Amino acid sequence: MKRIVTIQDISCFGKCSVTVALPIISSIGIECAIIPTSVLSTHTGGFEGFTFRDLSDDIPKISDHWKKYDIGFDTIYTGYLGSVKQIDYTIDFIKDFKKESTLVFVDPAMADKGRMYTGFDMDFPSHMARLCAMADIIVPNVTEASFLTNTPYTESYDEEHIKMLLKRLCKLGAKKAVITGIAFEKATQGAYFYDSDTEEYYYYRAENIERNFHGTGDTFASVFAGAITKGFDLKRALEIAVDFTVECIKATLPNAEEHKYGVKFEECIPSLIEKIK
Ligand code: PXL
Repeated sequence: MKRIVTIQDISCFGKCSVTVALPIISSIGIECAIIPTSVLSTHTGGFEGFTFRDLSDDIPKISDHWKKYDIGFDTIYTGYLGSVKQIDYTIDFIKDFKKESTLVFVDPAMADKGRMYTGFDMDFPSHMARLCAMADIIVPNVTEASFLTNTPYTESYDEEHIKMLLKRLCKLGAKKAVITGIAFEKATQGAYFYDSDTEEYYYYRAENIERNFHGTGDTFASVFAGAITKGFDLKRALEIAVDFTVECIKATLPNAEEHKYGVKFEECIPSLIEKIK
């Protein structure tokens, strides 16, 4: 059985990070180990007064213990990291655990819609860029891609702009990059992929649903990382991840207002299992 370790926070309520990654990766038939980097009462978007317990110092301790047992991973998947210290420990973990065949998958979850998430300053992207430099594949949204590459964020863009961002992202050191949430017109939205080794681009889009829900980036990243680890080629994995994310958004629409803290991915898991057969 393949094995992923995911390094990101536990948001106790709100359906993101580990509470999304674990069920999705398990449903794909892949073992999922976790390193929880912090415990929050909720995610930081849309809730006031959330708690934040910093578990940074547990990261090297967990890593040291695992080293004694020769535990290995097919994929190291990182998501939201709450501080520069957590980024540094995550970089150390990758140095210790990455083997020739290990995929390093980085979701630089830190910003959206032109703004950093609560608690991060504009210095943070330069540190996240150091982690991205170690990745085989990174999956930022447009805001994160702009901040990582010091490119002014613009709400509207054309295909040339996205291709330029993708090239800049790979110049950071990542071999492949995907920018999520790309809509060139109202009706469709998707993810734009670039492979710096082959200089190939691939844009896959589906229906654009103009409602925002939390955790869609984590849903996409978990399926994408899981499908690649399962053995799907990158294009097919991307298609599966985009289609599943759209399905989850659609499933949430009937209760959009009271459920905007997260998508109803649970109802869609049978469909995910069909897709990855
Ligand atoms: O979904 C990304 C995410 C993960 N973890 C925490 C967050 C967010 C987005 O806001 O706040 C704690």
